[in-house]
Amino acid sequence: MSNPARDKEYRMESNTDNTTLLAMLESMLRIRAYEEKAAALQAQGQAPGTCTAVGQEAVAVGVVQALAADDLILTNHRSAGHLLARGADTGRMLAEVMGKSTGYCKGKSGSLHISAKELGVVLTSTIVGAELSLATGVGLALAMERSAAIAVCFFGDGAACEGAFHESLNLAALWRLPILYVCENNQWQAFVHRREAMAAESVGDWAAAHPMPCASVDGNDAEAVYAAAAAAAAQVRSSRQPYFLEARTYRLRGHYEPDDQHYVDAKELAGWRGRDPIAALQARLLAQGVLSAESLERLHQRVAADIDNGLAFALASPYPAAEELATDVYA
Ligand SMILES: Cc1ncc(C[n+]2csc(CCOP(=O)(O)OP(=O)(O)O)c2C)c(N)n1
Repeated sequence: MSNPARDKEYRMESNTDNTTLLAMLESMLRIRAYEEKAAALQAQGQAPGTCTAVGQEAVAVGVVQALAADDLILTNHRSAGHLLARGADTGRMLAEVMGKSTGYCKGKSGSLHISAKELGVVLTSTIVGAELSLATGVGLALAMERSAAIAVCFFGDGAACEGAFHESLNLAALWRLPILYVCENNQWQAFVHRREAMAAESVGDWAAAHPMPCASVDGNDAEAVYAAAAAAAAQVRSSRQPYFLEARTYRLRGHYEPDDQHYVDAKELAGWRGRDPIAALQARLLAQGVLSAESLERLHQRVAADIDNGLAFALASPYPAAEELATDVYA
């Protein structure tokens, strides 16, 4: 039987220019280093409520690289990669997760609700599936304003199991909203494996029920994600209609920090560790001679220095004053 979601299957593309690939690698390294630092801070009791998306960096970087500066992003509790790929400052990110006043939301959001208007990141929703319905509103606003921008909604396979998924895709198709849906199918829904909670093999099987173009991509192949997202974003931009992209990937760390992953099949995890998206891109660029061992080392050092400087900034930043408690919040 023909499956529209898989009719368009992106494979490794070799026509992305080297400057873009190097920028993507650096961004992925920065995200990985940032998330490992955030996890370490959590373990030391300095960053409460941290969720990482280690292993999913290629989706964040590949998609965000394909967007225009005025496109708007809505995301879920694994949003650090999306923010950093958009150019977020590691110091302000770390300050936020540490509850400091210099953070993107003055230390009030932590890692789970962070938004950054100046980066076009409308919000991070911790209510699973809420990002889907909120994207409908943002897409509607863009349509009503006749804006050239598009909305991009990142969500997980768990969110796709919620009613809001179909409600949102239905309205987006009916109202012709300029929304690019990016499902990061990381195989996990908190502590439950996708196989135990989803009657379909892929989220694309469900999205295909709605009249919109669908595609799927290996979410651990940054170049393929970029190619798929660039084609998808271009189509949303010109058609002003929604598009669904599923990226198959894997959550290499736990649901949140700390999490010993005792419920994870060790063989499955090891298999995906062997498909680490950063190692894959590094190896490809080294093999192609785009990157030398020395320049790779410099890249790692630059990223490490950025994290160190960011941490120093966050540590030196003050906590919000008590009078700030009731400002910028809704009740
Ligand atoms: C409405 C709602 N139900 C349940 C939860 C608890 N919860 C937080 S994350 C999560 C799993 C979400 O899975 P998925 O959407 O696949 O995202 P992932 O964590 O895999 O990135 C659950 C059930 C929640 N935050 N909101």
